[in-house]
Amino acid sequence: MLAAPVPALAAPASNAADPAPADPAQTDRGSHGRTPRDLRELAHKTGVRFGSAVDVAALRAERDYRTVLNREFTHVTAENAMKWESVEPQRGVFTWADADAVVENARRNGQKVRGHTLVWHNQLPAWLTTGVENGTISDTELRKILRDHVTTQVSRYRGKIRAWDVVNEVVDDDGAMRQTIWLTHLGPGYIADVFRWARKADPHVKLYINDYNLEWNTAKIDTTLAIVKDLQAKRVPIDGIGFQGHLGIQYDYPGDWANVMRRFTDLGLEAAVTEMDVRMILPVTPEKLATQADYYGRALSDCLSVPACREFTVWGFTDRHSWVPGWFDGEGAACLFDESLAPKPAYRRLLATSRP
Ligand code: 9MR
Repeated sequence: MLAAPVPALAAPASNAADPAPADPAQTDRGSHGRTPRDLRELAHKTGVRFGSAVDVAALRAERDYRTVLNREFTHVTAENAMKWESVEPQRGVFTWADADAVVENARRNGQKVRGHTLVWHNQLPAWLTTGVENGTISDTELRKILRDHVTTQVSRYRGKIRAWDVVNEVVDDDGAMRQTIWLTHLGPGYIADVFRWARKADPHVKLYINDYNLEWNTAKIDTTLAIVKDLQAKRVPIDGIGFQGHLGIQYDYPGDWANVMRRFTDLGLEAAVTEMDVRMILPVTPEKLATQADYYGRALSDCLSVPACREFTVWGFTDRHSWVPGWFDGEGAACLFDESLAPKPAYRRLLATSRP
């Protein structure tokens, strides 16, 4: 462990001052070139917030997990707790305890929150998917259900969430709109609707479109740019572009990522890396860890080279709790800290990265 345990849900230490985005030149000068001691300090130096997905069970049960989370990160995303199946497992029965736990821990520790996610095709409650499938939920009713969901959830956390992933993964890998129950039953206009409903429920929260492979997949990039332009032409509120950033060292680093970010921020959007991790084929070797460190470092450099990139969030900070081994056979070790919460070379690389 890196530091003495602190009490559960501790208030932030003195280094937890809000690292609000500042003039990068100013903040860099202020650091006198010393390597930051942790990601909170790096956030202060760079003006980019470092975030992590939060596993609520670990947050509740593991003191060392809480210690590292609250020491290092100034932004958090609930890994699963805000998804539809989590917050409304039965129709009209809302279960907010897990989502609230993430928001409350964030409040106590000076962390901003990314809401994830309002509209997705995965992790929908069975009552909803079954009802649509068997026709007991009509298209008209489905639209109302979606509107109520967005309004209820955004209103509940109004003022407590900095940014919402309003729509997640709406474009397929071939650049076509993803065929989901939303597209099939409500038509493509549902995207504009949900952004408008979200804005109405919280006038100040940043509204994002979020996707994976957007770092390099040109078909996906082009379609997503077209969606953003179309929304803007219709005066639909959209504020941000989220790059999930699920990478693997067995693939080339997406070398054009900074330019891709700029294509979106040139449209006036802010950008965020929302779910960064860098997996590898096991076993772990020092060489693979060095490559992983290189990928994390390049990703942060890319974000830092784009002034409107405001957040760098990892999809879990420890290999103890990572989605990767459960999804990719024989792969893992994708995070900044190992299973015992020792920092890996990738963590140290981030600390050594400054604005280009
Ligand atoms: O990390 C999440 C994992 O625990 C869930 O089982 C999975 C279910 O689909 O979702 C994972 O998170 C995903 C995120 O919500 C959206 N982008 C891809 C993430 C990894 O699959």
